[in-house]
Amino acid sequence: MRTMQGRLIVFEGVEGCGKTTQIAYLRQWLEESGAVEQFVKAGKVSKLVTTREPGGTALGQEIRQLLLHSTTEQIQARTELLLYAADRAQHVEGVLRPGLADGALILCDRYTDSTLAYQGYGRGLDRALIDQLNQIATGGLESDLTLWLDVDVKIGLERARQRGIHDRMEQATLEFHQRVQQGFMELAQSFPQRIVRVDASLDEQAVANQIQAIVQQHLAKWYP
Ligand code: T5A
Repeated sequence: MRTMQGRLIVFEGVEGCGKTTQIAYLRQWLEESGAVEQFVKAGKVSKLVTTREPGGTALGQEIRQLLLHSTTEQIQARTELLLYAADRAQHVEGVLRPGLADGALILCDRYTDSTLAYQGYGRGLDRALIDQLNQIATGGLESDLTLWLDVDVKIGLERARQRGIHDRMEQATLEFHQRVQQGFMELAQSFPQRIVRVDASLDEQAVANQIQAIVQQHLAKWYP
């Protein structure tokens, strides 16, 4: 009888807050510290998986392309919302649920809170509608832990700009991104059991150290 139980750790935050960088740091730490190997040997975890939204599946990559790089015509706010939801439904059914059922420890770049922050607070779409769509897309699957990488919007946008990639969302106004930031702040206040704030204004290693401490605490609780 297998006793494996997968867990979902989500990274959230405004543009350039450092999610991609920190997922790589955490993955490396989990592998090099022997933590994952230890849980795998003990039969508690099957493997470590990293994924993202939008774009965590083959179909999702096509949706991601439409969402972030399409230039044929302006994407309406509701269309945008539905495309993110479609990407999520595909990702949950194709990657997250099977992975968790198999006992994987999953690190995911963005999930449902991004939709609330960007399409809700940012675009001003109705919160109840977004909750409903998130419910449809996820079938109720929530993260076990969400790390909110909190950094000033201007610093995040500047980091993203320096990297030299400017997708459709990054080109939105500063006010839009400030509303998104407000969204993440309010969500963290509303769901303190699930969302943990990380000070992402520090250097990469200092941010990684905070994340390792939080994750270590949760792993000890999940896999005693
Ligand atoms: N979206 C997504 C929605 O609107 N609704 C939704 O439901 C979902 C799921 C996704 C876009 O879609 C939106 C949100 C986004 O706009 P994306 O390319 O995945 O697009 O965009 P981001 O998630 O914002 O990813 P980015 O790659 O832009 O930002 P990251 O991953 O947060 O940042 P990262 O790690 O790439 O770092 C950016 C730069 O900063 C440097 C890095 O080296 C890099 O150059 N950096 C630091 N510099 C100084 N100090 C630190 N601590 C640093 N950490 C990283």
